[in-house]
Amino acid sequence: MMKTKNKWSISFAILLLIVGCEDKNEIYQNEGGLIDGIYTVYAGNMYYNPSTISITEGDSIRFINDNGFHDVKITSGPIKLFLNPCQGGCTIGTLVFDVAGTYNYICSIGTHAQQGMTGTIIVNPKKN
Ligand SMILES: [Cu+2]
Repeated sequence: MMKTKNKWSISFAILLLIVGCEDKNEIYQNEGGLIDGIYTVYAGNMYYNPSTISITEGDSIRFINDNGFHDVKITSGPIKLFLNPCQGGCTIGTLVFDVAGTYNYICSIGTHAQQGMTGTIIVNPKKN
């Protein structure tokens, strides 16, 4: 009888531990994508969401900062673009992509990029 009770106690403790860890790691992130006809990427501690987005030549992407201090700096791709940082909640800015290709970008504040603030924009050629 005592043994069973202990087993339950341990199971319960493990369950609490798992739930506790999940809560700690869970960061609420707004889902980006095509919102009201505008491609939208949300930024926050320490994410861009979605981190990879596919658009077509001529499309724009607006970057909205949910929280923290973040910028957008394209580090590789056909054109190097940059948006100045702002303190969330704020709109970091909007970039227009007129040249097809793959653009990789980071948040250049502190060690944010190393902590996961990186993203990719795939700009597909316009179909004629
Ligand atoms: Cu940042």
